[in-house]
Amino acid sequence: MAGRRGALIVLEGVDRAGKSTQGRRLVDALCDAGFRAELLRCPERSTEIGKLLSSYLEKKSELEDHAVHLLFSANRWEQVPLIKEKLSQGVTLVMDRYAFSGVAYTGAKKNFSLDWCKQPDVGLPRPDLILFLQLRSVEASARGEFGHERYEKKAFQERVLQCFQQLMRDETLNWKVIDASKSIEDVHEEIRALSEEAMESAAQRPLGELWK
Ligand code: NYM
Ligand code: MG
Repeated sequence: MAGRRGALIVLEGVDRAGKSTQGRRLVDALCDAGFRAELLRCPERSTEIGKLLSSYLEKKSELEDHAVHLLFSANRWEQVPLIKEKLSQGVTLVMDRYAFSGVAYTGAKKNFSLDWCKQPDVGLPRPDLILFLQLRSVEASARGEFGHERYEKKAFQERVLQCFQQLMRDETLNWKVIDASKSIEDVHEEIRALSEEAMESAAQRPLGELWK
C-alpha cells in the first residue's frame, strides 16, 4: 500500500546474545515474505566516527569515557537522515543495537548515571519494537569469540545486563524480552511474528521521538 511507513525494530542484548545472526535472519525472512526490510547497526564502523569507535573497541586506542559515549551517540545521529528516509519510503529497518546499548555499556562504568547517559540520544527516532535477547552471562561467555574486544568480560557484562533491566522498566517503550538460549530457529520464529505485528501497528501512527 502506498504511503505506509516502515517500522523501526531494534535488537538489543549483551555481547554474544545472537543479535547479528537474528538481525540477518529477520531481514531475509521479511524480504522473502515480500516486505521491504534492511539491516543497520550501531556502531556503524565504516564512517569516520565509526572508525574511531572500532579502534577503541579493538583496544588499539584509548578515549576518555564521556568522549567515547558521545561518539557512540554521534554515530547514531549521523545515521538519522538515512533512517528517516528509509522509513518514510516504507522500508522496515532492523537495527543491530541502538541507544539502549549506548546507555547500558557506559552506565556499567563507574560514576555514570543512566540519566546522564540517555541525554545525547534524546530525540532519536523512537523504535516501534525493541527485542531484548536475554541470555545469562555464563551462557554468553561460553559462546564463540567472547573476550577479544573491550567490554567482553563477564563482570562488566553483568553490570551491562543490570542497566538494560533498568531501561526495560520504561513502559512507554515497546520492549519484548526473548529467551535467547533457545535454538536459532525458535528465536527467529518468535521475533519474526512480533516484528510483523509491529510493522502493522507502525503503519497506523507517525514515527516518534525517543525519551521525549
Ligand atoms: N557499544 C555499542 C557501546 O559501548 N555503546 C554503544 O552505543 C553501542 C551501540 O560496542 N560490546 C558496545 C557494545 C559492544 C560493542 O558492538 C560493539 P558489536 O555489536 O559487537 O559490533
Ligand atoms: Mg560484540
